[in-house]
Amino acid sequence: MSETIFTKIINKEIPADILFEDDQVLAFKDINPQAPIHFLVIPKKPIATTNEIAPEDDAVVGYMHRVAAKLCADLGVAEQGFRTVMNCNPDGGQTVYHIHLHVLAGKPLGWPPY
Ligand code: D5M
Repeated sequence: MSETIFTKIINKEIPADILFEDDQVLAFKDINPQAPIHFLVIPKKPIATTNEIAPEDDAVVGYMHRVAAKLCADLGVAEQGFRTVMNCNPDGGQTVYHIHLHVLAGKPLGWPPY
């Protein structure tokens, strides 16, 4: 797949407000927040969309959710609640083709999301 802006963030070629990083994932604040708390959790492995998640990616995708929950706990919003969203392709609203878990919290979130 072609490189996205998230590869540049992983490689520290452009800045981001990083909340967590290890060898598998990176979490950073969304540049266009849609809630008082809005950050993204991405795998360091570039996977274009949910459709491209392979069996060998199952562990990291699960881990992305655990990192989301841990960061929400650290931010004090885990018990009140939060939302995780992974948009896929145009109708899903995806604009960056490197999978990312949106994590939104800090206010009651509406449903459905349109
Ligand atoms: O979400 C892509 C998200 O990525 C969108 O909420 C903005 C965010 N974004 C884009 N560029 C940056 C940088 N440079 N830093 C932080 N956040 C960024 P999608 O689900 O693909 O529409």
